[in-house]
Amino acid sequence: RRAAVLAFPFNGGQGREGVELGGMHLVEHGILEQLKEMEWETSFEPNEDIDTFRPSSDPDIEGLKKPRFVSSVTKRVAEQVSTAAKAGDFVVTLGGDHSLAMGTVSGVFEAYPDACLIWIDAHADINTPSTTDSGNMHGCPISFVMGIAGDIPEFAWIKKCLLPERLVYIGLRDVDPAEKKILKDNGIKAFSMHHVDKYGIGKVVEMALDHVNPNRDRPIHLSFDVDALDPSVAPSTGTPVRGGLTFREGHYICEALAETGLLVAADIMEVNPALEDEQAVFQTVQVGCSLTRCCLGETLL
Ligand code: DIR
Ligand code: MN
Ligand code: MN
Ligand code: MN
Repeated sequence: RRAAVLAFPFNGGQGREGVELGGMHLVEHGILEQLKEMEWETSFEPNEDIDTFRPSSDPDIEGLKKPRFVSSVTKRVAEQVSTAAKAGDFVVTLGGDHSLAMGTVSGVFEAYPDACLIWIDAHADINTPSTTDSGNMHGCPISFVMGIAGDIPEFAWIKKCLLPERLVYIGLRDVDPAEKKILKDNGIKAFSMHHVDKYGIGKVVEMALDHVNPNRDRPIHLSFDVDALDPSVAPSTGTPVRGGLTFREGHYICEALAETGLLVAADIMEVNPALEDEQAVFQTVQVGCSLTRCCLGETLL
């Protein structure tokens, strides 16, 4: 099978420099060769021209920061992802910050309208323009693809493609009060770290799949923010939150989804090689690579 690896050196969805380097660090660490060794026919698009998408002027819209830059980049993401997915490729998207998921989800659901989305994160990333405190768009991608962000002309290209019942979270532990209300009002299923502790990761993944994919017949899009992992496992990320997934819990999720045979796309987001020391960066980049390999079937016997 073929894997299309798309890197997006983009940091406009949040305020910390360095996250734009994440994808290339995974590539420099050998992710492309590793996938080839696993007998994936692999293509790579580095998107080195992403800065040409930056508008000369980009004032806030409804409190959102860099809205035009985020919109034009994520529109490009959606095009590349849907093209690769429609060609039958497994799509690996390397961030960059998690606002890129406005594009990955749009692209995957364009190719597979009946897909489901499994979101691994410390955060819910479902703020709307009216609820976001930070104005950082990496905290908002889901509200846009779910069609609850309100009508903003700059984002008119985004289709409402994700139904609340086709989304499930694992790993949450830092959810804004307004986000909790959105999750509740829309009946969105979420397994927080409390549930991981209570049931164990094996049961949580099974329950998550039972919710979004009861007949195990829908294509699966996995969007993995490395801050879902405990900061001791993935320290180099912009918004670390203690009490996260262990190394094995993170990998188990990827392995179990690969094992379904239904995984069609995986995002590995928010690796920031400019944060923490050299050892921390190495560890975080290494874990980004191994999560990616697990999504593509490594360690399954
Ligand atoms: C917060 C933090 N909920 C926000 N979100 C983060 O800015 O909307 N997402 N860090 O990854
Ligand atoms: Mn470097
Ligand atoms: Mn996060
Ligand atoms: Mn996120």
